[in-house]
This record gives sequence, structure tokens and C-alpha cells, in this order.
Amino acid sequence: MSGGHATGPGAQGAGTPPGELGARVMGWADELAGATETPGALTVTFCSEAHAAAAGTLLGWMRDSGFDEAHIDPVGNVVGRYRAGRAGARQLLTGSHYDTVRDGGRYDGRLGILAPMAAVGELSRRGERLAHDVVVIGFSDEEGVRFGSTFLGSSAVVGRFDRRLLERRDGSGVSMREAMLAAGLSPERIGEAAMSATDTIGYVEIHIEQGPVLLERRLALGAVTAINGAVRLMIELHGESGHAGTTPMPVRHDAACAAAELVLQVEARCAGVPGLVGTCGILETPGGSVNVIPGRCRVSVDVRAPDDAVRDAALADIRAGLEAIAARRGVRFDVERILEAGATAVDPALKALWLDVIRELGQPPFELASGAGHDAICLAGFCPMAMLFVRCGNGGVSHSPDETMTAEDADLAARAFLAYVRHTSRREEGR
Ligand code: HGY
Ligand code: MN
Ligand code: MN
Repeated sequence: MSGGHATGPGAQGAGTPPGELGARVMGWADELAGATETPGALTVTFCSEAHAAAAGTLLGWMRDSGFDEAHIDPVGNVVGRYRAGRAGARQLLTGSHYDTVRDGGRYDGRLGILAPMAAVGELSRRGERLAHDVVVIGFSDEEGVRFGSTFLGSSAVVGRFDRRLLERRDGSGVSMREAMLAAGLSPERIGEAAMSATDTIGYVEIHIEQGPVLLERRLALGAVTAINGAVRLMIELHGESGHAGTTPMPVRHDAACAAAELVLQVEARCAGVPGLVGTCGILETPGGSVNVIPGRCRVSVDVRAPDDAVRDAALADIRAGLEAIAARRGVRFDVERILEAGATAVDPALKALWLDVIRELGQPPFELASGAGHDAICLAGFCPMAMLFVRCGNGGVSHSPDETMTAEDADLAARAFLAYVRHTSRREEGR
């Protein structure tokens, strides 16, 4: 490529009027939310019919937006490539996940696919080619709702998919392998989803903040400094089932009562420590009945902190507390560690570029940590990584149907990505 970063007949043409990219992103997000497993709510879990429908819709939009190649890879990632204006170019990766939690919001994950798609659409419309490829990836599973796993899509892209997970079963007894085959995916070919790190400049992810920090400061955008570390446990308590009417209170070994104590203990241990958070999001008495003392109870524990040592100290105390509860109540327990992710720093140079872009868009530069996990954690060990957060409305609520954001902020997000890749392109030209 010679001269400036932009090439092609439309390169000097007028940009899309302010607001149009944001309107496109919001329209796409609304339409994508029509694919769901639960009428009246948005639920898209790995390999469901709604999941396949969402992937197909994204694929069609990528093709319509002017990506040169788009496909669904063996693990269900939707991958679109907008080629550089020169041969042998490296690639900049971006994206986020299109799966959702149960009854989730329509921007969590999806904004990070749709905003770059709108930006690529703009490049294509203008005939503007960069000095590197732009690859937008809609990751197939980040939330891990169906199989209690996480990063299924992104781990495959970085060549670290754990094949043992294929034998894991969902709540209905369907294995991941069976679910993938039924959805037309290819568990035996997951290795083909892996990309080459040597050809990769970096991975940048746009995501809604999922918290109130930007909203409270009246800021639309913020550059992420680091992603908090998390550990997730699935604990099964085994007590003794018995008759709810005839078993005297002092002789019971009620697994649900032990779980209730555990939940309150997690709350007490994590409250008051800055940055430390603990949640028991799953609390079940499998096969429970109204007139039976629960003999079994399953509890999940999710503990996160910006500092892994703070998180691990809390987990050690929670474990000791659980042992005491179990001994006092005469119940047993098993603990399965289903996730361990260390606190993840971003690449300073890629973060600085987000701050430059925020300034160029007339916004005050601002940095904040991420309390939520993201596909970016998985990509961080593979290539330089950075993230841009976009303001959430409604007090910052997310993982909820009340999650919201504005079209103006979606427009800024798409324009931020456009500005970002023009910068990375100029840098690439100078290599
Ligand atoms: O749970 C999380 O942090 C993410 O939203 N998956
Ligand atoms: Mn989420
Ligand atoms: Mn997310």
C-alpha cells in the first residue's frame, strides 16, 4: 500500500452522517434479540435452535456489510474478514459473544460484534482498505450457561479448547458433543477454528460496561485497565432426606439449610472488602418436594476481585466456613472448581490507542477496571489485548432484560472502532 491508509474509489467520499452507524447497531441488536429459546425473554445458549439462528443472522449481516469472507467455524463462532489493501498483511481481531444468560440483555456481548460490523460496513461503503485485515468474531459461548463452561468459542480460536468438555452434559443429559452435532457443528474439527498468533496484531473488544461507573460520571466511553480475576465453584451438599412432617428438628441433616448458611457466609465474607464480590447464583434442591427434607442441595459460588490474592483469601475462608457448617450439621460436600481466571491486564499500547480515540471523539479520556469476565481474558495469552467499555443505561444493570444503552453511545462505539483501525492501519504501514 502506498500513501495514506485509505485506498479505493470511495475513499475520499463523505462519511455516513452522525447517528447512522449507531442506528444500524441498535436495529441489529433488536432484530438479533428475536432469536430466543424463551418467548418473551432473551435466552440464547450454546447449540440451541436460537443459537444457530443468531449465528446465521450474523453471518448474513457480515456478508451484506461488505466483509470479503464470512463463515461459521466448527465451534459455532461467526467469523468475518475484511481484507487489507495489500497482500501478506497481518490481522487485527475484534468481537465478543452472541450467546446470552437466561433472560439476559440484548447488548451484552453483541455490541462488540455489531459495532465493528457497522464500522467495517462503513469502510466497505467508502471503498477504504487498511494495511491489515480486520477480523470480527461472534464467539459462540462465553456465558457458559448450558454446560457450565465458559469461553468455548474464544478458547477454540486461540487453540486451547479443552476437548474433555465435549463429554460434559447439560441439565437434560445431552453431552456437548451430541449438542454440537445436532446443531450442525463439528466437534472433531474444532482444531480448525484456531488462528495464527504470529499474524495477529492484537485483539480489541468493545463491550457494554455492565455497571454504573461511566453512567454516574456522565461518560460514554472508557478504556479498560484490567479484567478482574474469578473463581467459580459448584458445590453439592449431601444431607439426609426425610419426612417433613415427622422428623424432629434436632435430628435433621438438611442440605438446603447448610446451603443457606453458606450463601450468607459468602455474602458476609465479600461485603466490605473493596473490589471483592461473591455470588451464589445457582441454588437447587434436585428432585425436591414440598414435604421432603432436602437431602441434596447444589450451590454455585462465584468470587471475583481485582487482585487474585484477595480473591483466594476469601475462597480459603469460605472453604473453612463450609467445613464448619458441614461438620455442625452432619452433611457432606463435594466441590468442583469450574472456572479459574486470573486478573488480566490489558496491553498498555493498545489501551493508549483507545484513550487517543476517545479524545478524538471529543470525549474525556477515562480508564476503569472490568468487574465482568470477557472473551478478552482468553485472547490475552494469545496476542496483545485491550478493551473499550461503553456506557450502560438503567443504573448500569446487565444480565437482565432491563439492560439498555443509547443509540448515541452505539454510534460512538462504532466510530471509535473505525478510528481505532485507522490508527492501527497507519502503524502497520510504518512497520
Ligand atoms: O459472568 C461474566 O462476567 C460474564 O458476563 N460472562
Ligand atoms: Mn454476560
Ligand atoms: Mn459479555
